[in-house]
Amino acid sequence: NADAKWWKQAVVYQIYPRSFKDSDGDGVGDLKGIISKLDYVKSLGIDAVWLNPIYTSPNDDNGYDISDYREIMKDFGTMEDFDLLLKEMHKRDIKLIMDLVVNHSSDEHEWFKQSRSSRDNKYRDYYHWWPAEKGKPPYRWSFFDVNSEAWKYDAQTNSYYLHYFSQKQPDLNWENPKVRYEVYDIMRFWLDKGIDGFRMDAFQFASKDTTWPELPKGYEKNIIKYYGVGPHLHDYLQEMNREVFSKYDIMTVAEGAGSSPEDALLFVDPDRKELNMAYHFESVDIGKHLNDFGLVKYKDIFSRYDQTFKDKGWLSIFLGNHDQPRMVSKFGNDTPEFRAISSKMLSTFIMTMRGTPYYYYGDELGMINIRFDSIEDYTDVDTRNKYIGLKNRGGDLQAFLEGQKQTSRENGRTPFQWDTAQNAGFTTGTPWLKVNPNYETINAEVQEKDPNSVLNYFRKLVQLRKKEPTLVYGKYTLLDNENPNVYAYTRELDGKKLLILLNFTDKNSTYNIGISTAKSKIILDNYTGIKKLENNILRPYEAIIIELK
Ligand code: TEU
Repeated sequence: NADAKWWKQAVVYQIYPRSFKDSDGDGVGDLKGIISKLDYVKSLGIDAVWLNPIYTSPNDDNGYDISDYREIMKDFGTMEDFDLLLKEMHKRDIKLIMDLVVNHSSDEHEWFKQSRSSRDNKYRDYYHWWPAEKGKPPYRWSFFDVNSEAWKYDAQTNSYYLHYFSQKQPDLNWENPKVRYEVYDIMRFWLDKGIDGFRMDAFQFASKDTTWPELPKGYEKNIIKYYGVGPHLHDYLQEMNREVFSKYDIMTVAEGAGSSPEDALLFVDPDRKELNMAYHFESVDIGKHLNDFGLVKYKDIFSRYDQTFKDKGWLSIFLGNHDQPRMVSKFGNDTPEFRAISSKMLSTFIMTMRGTPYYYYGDELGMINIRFDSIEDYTDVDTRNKYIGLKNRGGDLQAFLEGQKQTSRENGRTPFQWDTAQNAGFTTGTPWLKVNPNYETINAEVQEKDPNSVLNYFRKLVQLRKKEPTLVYGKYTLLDNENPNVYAYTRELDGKKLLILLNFTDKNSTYNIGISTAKSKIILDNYTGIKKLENNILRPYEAIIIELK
């Protein structure tokens, strides 16, 4: 198969370094902590680790605001620690994917300090500026700003600068070739150390229409359509590929890829020589909880994307990451009765879809949302600034805090639950973010010993995915489309046909797939014990992988 690629066959495990393992008792996870847990990471069977940003940063947005792209954040360690981490990973055949944040830098980056110092500074055009004598710039919306206002007035030069994210994350001006070539140099710096790829953070927003037209009415209902894939984005990606990617054997992934499957394909169509794979937000931005938007809509999103990518291009499949609540709390059921079984069901989904699975640390234990009661518990710039903005406008703060229990990004950022020791074995100090008190029962140590734990089921799934090319490359066909309870599909390759049945509800559910399973063989079931297939019934949150004969 000429289209076979290691990054298509890989399972990627995402580590949020602040929350994985603290080695020095300061309450913040670090690189030495990760090194000390690499045998655990390897034991999962995964092939690659995606690390969230570890560069020097004032941490307005936990490392997504970078002030030095060639140094390691002090909280996380030193460059020696990094070199050792990479070496120890490669020794275990684990690849390292780094997160590159170049839509914006930190306002504490030297470039920005220079840029804001005077209008004729040679770094002025590294960022987007609007001189105040022209009046107020045309409104732009900001993700994290207290007033959702992306232009910030800066008195020093009587001008506004643009920040799609927080005020401490000024957007770089990609129209300026100097900026682009600076970034290519940074990329080479890390690639020459031997890393295996990049996740391009928020890169869909890098190119802007710098004539700054007024936004049409209703733009806010589809931010990505108006803010993603600006006029020169694909030129930049092709240039980047030519200058950098084409010279290394690496993988590259676009975080966000426009507002439709067709948009996404343009990022990763191999003939265009841009990036390798894309992940879109449609399946996570769809709503707060599966019960609100429903399974039929959900199946339709995955099926539409797969249809567009069936001949070329490649997607990643994920249900959780550091910008999302915990997958089991959003798409499954995190009550004590169903937490484990529904976690296993969701893991089965991720590992049996076409696309590279991205699996978020802690999901292999079935970690759940923390659901903070008080704003004081939150550190995230997103939650905090939305709260302040709402307070200023006299909004309903109690309702906001209730909503955050379902949606806040910090639900998915709590420290990894290693064992029953203090702070779940994450730190001997005070953790930067509260540990979920359920660590006494939900932790890796307990699950190691239980052959039927979420953790050990995940390991089985990874093994299955690794040895079964049908699960990687096989054609995907949705069955029983309108069934609101069951997600059923087949994967087919070279005469082999697998059937996957997933019950997304807490009740027995029936399915109607029009395929006889009489002679088929069950390969994996998230329930233990004997299973009969006759009556087309799945138990609550049941997941089965069947080989059809
Ligand atoms: O996120 C970019 C981004 O666009 C997301 O906020 C996206 O809109 C959302 O996940 C859709 O559900 C990236 C990082 O992942 C995030 O942690 C950073 O805060 C952000 O960029 C700024 O760098």
